[in-house]
Amino acid sequence: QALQTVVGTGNSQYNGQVPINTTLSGSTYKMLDASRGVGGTFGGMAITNANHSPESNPQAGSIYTNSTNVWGDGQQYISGGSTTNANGQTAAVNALWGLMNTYDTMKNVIGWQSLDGQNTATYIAVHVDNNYDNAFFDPNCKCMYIGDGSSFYSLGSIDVIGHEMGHGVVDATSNLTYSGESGGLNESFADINGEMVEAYARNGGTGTVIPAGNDWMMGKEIAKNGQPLRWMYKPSKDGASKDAWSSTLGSINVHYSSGPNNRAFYFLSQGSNSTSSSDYYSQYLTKQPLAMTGIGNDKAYRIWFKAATTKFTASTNYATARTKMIEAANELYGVGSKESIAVQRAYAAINVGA
Ligand code: ASN
Ligand code: ZN
Repeated sequence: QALQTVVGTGNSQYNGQVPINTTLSGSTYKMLDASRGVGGTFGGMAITNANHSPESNPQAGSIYTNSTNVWGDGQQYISGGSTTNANGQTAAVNALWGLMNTYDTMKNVIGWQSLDGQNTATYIAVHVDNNYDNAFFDPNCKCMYIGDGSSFYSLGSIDVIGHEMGHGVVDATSNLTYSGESGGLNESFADINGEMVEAYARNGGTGTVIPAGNDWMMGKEIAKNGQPLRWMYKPSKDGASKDAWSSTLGSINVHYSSGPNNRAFYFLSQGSNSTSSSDYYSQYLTKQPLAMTGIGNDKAYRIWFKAATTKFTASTNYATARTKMIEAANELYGVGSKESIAVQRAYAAINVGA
């Protein structure tokens, strides 16, 4: 029996009312988008209720169902809450909207289908554990879990979902080892993916990532204290991440050693030669004078994605990443192209190469 994909209305927590693809099965609507991905555990992109199973042994649970095709109330989940959100549909809306946009960004901007590039469907289970301040990709199920948060709001913003699914792409490709410099590059892949999905979604999903449509801050929406998880344009703003490479970079937490590559990507996309006096620009370049013009999100993302998914290995470090990025830019845009030179300058700006 063919599944009928229908468009429902989701009341999301961070993006207002959003159109979500669901499946009508008899008279019941299911949070299954069978138009994105094939096979996998549920035969399409699905959102399930982990039902507070522990983070140490999370369970997928079952797919969300509803008697109408209107979902959630846009409110933060409160344990035992008595609102229409008590069954937790809003977290599921956040998840499906993020997953649809993640899928579309990679497919329409890169030409990459789902996490493995083979269009295998994945899923997200929401409400893992209790008051859980994290979200994570699980390589066993090749799926993602989202916590309800405690010091954060529910960890289902678009950039966080794009981040975790980015780990899924790494898992299916280079499998960058999650420690040392390769671990920082793994984290940076996830952050870049999250930001590009955010940019794509804000542009209305037309297939072109808009320059600076994203905020270059990871997880701003989920912050209760106004502080994002990470600042890609100037990572050291968090007090722990590094702005530039040094020989000790590989000894710090991977969420901090991602900083220099995040910043190189920011420079590659947005440039460094603005006259603006904000934190974003060239006064923070490590090496002067290397002011450069950005090549925009689309090209930067294509070069990075190609290098990381087809040229990186598990042990790729910053120096090799630079070499592979230049290779990818040469192949995509020509040897000595302005794109290739921009890659060189972006890495020089974080003290990798000249
Ligand atoms: N949310 C975290 C991350 O994706 C989970 C972890 O520590 N790996 O980076
Ligand atoms: Zn991560």
